[in-house]
Amino acid sequence: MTDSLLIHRPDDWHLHLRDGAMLRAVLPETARHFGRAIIMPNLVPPVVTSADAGAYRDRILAALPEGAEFDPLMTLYLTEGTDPADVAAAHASGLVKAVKLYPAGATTNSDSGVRDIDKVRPVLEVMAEIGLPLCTHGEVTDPEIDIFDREAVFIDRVMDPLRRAVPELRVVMEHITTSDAVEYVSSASAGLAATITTHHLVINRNHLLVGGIRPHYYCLPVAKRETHRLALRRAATSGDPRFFLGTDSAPHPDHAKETGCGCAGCFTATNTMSILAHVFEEDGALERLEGFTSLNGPNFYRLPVNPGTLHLEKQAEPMSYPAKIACDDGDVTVFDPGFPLHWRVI
Ligand code: OTD
Ligand code: ZN
Ligand code: ZN
Repeated sequence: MTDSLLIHRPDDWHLHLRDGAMLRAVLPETARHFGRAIIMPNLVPPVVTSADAGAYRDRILAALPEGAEFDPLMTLYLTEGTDPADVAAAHASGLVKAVKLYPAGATTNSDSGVRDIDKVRPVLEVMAEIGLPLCTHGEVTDPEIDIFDREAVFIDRVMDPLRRAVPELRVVMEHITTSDAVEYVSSASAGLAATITTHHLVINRNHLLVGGIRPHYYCLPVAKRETHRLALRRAATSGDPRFFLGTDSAPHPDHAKETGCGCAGCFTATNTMSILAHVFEEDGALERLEGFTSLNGPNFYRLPVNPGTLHLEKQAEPMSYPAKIACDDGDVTVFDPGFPLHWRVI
């Protein structure tokens, strides 16, 4: 039985760090294990220009614990007013590693997002030319469309036409939750990849709704039925380089989740690596964990693999981890996978 695993230091290709007190509270949780992360730009107001991204990067670096080695990879929030020249300059300077498409209204702080995709075509064409990836929140916002179908409909209505219109554009479908998305990525030609979160490998919609509503399992895209979770597990553990980790760890204070209209987001930064080791071992794919967390992402983003390593050990005693992360804005509940964690980062 394998009880020790040494892998290249992992990266998180989709992470929410927020700002201010919340940034200071959650950043150490990610920097402890991860070398880099793609930082989501959905602040209020959003990170729209290269100047915004530079200032936000400085705030992240200033919030890092003493001695931490962590490189925040910045993104720009695509709006209908985004200037293609600013995007190109942000890419050329090395500051920005991706641009994020939020359909307006699709998720937390997405009001400034895109309503008419044709309006951003000039930006997308420049991105295709310079090789800057587009990260997408792939859900339609049409009120007619059932929330459980919004990802699959997005593929047909937005993603596929977009990729046909700008074929050279490199695209990451973020936090995929359906077998439809797995199939779409698996059958695509080069230039398309997907991130998968830790929590979508663990929970289905029953975890969210059976026996009482569980606000800490509510996130967007919402967890789907079990067949979809199993398709995500197969994709993540397959070794296919087009699938890699993006935790979408999204902290909200408990008071904002445990309420009549709770915020979406699961906070998984603290125990993600232990959960993933459990998941990959359960699926007989422990040797492919490193690809998912540490190799496939850099390969798609055309960045070097992290030089450092991460050592995981399986121990007889389940590890303990904090139930909550303390924050001046209100404590943040750490994701509970529902099983004991024997794999510990040492
Ligand atoms: N999903 N929560 C948040 C973002 C994501 O769609 C996402 O990327 C958030 O709180 O920023 C969530 O459930
Ligand atoms: Zn999203
Ligand atoms: Zn997210």
